[in-house]
Amino acid sequence: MNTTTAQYSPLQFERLPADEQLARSGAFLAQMQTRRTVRDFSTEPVPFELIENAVATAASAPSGANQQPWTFVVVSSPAIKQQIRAAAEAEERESYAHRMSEEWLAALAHLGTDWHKPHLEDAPYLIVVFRQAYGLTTDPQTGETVKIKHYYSEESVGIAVGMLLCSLHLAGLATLTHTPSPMGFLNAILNRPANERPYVVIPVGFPADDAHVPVITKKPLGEVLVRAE
Ligand code: IYR
Repeated sequence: MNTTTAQYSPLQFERLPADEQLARSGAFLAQMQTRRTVRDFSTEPVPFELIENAVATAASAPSGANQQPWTFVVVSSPAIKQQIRAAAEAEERESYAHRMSEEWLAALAHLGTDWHKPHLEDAPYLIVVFRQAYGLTTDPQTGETVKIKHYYSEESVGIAVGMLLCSLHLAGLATLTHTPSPMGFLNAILNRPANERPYVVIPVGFPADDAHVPVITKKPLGEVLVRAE
């Protein structure tokens, strides 16, 4: 049985000259290679339009069955940031002291992280990304709320977050991908429904004047790019 309901329109596609392709991809690579995860933020404000453009970019990401299983909560209220910091630090304090294995702590040691999370208050914006594990809709006949299965929501939100980070970096802003564990307190503080699962907290802003980052390297391309010819 063919159950397709697909409708098509012509693809809008701009074919670039080969030299232009290479120039653009090289320029993007050079820009992205300057991105660093930042933990020392300035309190200097950031234009909201930059955040809006980044979320719109993320929301243009491909997703399983185009279900767009994401919600981006943009927090700027000092009172809410304070609540998030307090709850995150309480969880992180417990994690670093008791929940994380020696092996995990050893793997992280070179980053110099601990339970203190001042960036959750210093950064002018926190973008809290939620993954919609399933959708909710109202049955027009019965008026009942029904669940809609979401496909590949983890992968979809991961792709969207990658695009969000690229946009913010190209806009000249610093970001941190922060995953306090467990993150359930975010539903309570931000009043999000049970189908939305916290995915990551992203402080966004300018780096502090004296921001430092750990000395790390990326694997050489030869180690991560394998050609099967
Ligand atoms: N969530 C903790 C611990 C942590 C875990 C990983 I994996 C990191 O790459 C960095 C930190 C924290 O934010 O400190």
